[in-house]
Amino acid sequence: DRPLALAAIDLGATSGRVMVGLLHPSPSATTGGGGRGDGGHGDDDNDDPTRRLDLHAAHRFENRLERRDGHLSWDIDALWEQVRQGLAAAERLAQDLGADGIASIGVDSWAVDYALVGPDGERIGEVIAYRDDRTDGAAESVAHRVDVGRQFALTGIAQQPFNTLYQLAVDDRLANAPDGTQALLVPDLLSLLLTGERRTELTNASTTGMLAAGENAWSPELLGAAGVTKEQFAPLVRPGERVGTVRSDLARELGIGEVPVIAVGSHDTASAVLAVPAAEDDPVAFISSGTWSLIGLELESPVLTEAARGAGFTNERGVDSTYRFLKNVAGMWLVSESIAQWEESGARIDLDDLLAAAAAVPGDRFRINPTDPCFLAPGRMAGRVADAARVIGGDEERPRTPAHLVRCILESLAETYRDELHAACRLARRPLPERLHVVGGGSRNRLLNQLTADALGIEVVAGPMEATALGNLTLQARALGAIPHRSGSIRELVRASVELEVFAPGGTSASSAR
Ligand code: LRH
Repeated sequence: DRPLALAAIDLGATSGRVMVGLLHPSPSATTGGGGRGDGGHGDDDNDDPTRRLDLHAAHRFENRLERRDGHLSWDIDALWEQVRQGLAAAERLAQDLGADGIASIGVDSWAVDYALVGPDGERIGEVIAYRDDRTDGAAESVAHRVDVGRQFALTGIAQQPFNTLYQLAVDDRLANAPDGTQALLVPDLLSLLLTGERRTELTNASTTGMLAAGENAWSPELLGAAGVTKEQFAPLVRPGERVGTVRSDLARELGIGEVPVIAVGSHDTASAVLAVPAAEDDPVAFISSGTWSLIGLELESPVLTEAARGAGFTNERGVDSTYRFLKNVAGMWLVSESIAQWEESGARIDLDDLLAAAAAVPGDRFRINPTDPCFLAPGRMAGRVADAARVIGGDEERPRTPAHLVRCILESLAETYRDELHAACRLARRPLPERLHVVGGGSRNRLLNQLTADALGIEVVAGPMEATALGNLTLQARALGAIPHRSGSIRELVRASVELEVFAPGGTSASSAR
């Protein structure tokens, strides 16, 4: 019996990847334990706790912000080219690994950004990035139409300058575009290029700030505030549903099958939190740690109180009707942009060496506030962090070296995590959970994990690092019927598939766990 291979397209702000997930047939199905001879897939007997999904990287590539037509933008054509190369590589890899080729595809990326697509499917202009300053003042002018309290009550989404709502409010291209032009979020654009079908995936739709809280529908009032109509979006699709099938010409060109493209949690954070390896029920406490640190609780309903709004919390849609009640905290962006500045002035920086140096210098000297919007824009980050740093100990006036600066960033992050998790629990009226799950690339940062466990006084469970790709792939597996459609089956599969590391408060040592 052959394994089942699935492909995840996962785009982050600084890097992208096409990953292959390989799901082996259930041993019980292959040993005559009730399998129906369909390769062990699509079978209830596959409810087997020993099954694993192995992750293989088919293609990795860089992504970065570029100034185009006067705006910070994404090079979407280059990304599409990388995605195509990645899918061709994924097909070859899947076959080398003994599968019949890839059986389905799912796409996720960072949230909020969109492309304008004309009636014939042609893109109109650049995909402008959420860190561009075109939205300066936009939230304030939208607030004259619908006040901020009402915006939050209607959507549960925090007022972030980059929400699609505010981007659209200052985008005059849509008004001048041909009839039938639509705004497609980045993963939805890629799904359109793959299949020819236009959809708006629900989890990412919630990040626009225009989806009605608790409903699978747009808020007419907020569409109006952005100056758009619901026809300017494609129909909504829920994660787990099919978007369409890979176009035959593209399938031929890439050497892949005409396989389904499945809507996954196309907001990267939705896919990452789906793959949190929690055995516990609601609420699960998480940090999705990458360019941003998204910290909060997974809940069954949104927290729409004025107190939650005032504290800057948001309620994003998750897979399976969940809500992520969370706060956006600038995360590894502070470190990666600082490194970019040092490298521009000729230094060569190795991240692991830098983190080791940061662990060795004395702590508790400086603090910054990583939720401050002053860190949103790119450029001269090390200088900006040093300027913002408050002295809390020692006798230096500013962090002197990269190691001191990174130590300041990581200690500030850990304390912010402590404060924001306490705030989330208070606002959601939940006790502090026994453990905090850290997933995503930032979960590799052992110093930060230990500082976080120490600051919170609870266990930090680190991993998986590739949570977003795992959430994307495991949902495809469920949509194809290869794992059972019941709550918990995805997280069970993740737990069986990854190595985790546990950081206990007060300890410098960490233990490995499965
Ligand atoms: C992380 C992320 C986050 C959003 C931001 C725009 O990649 O999707 O959840 O707030 O990018």
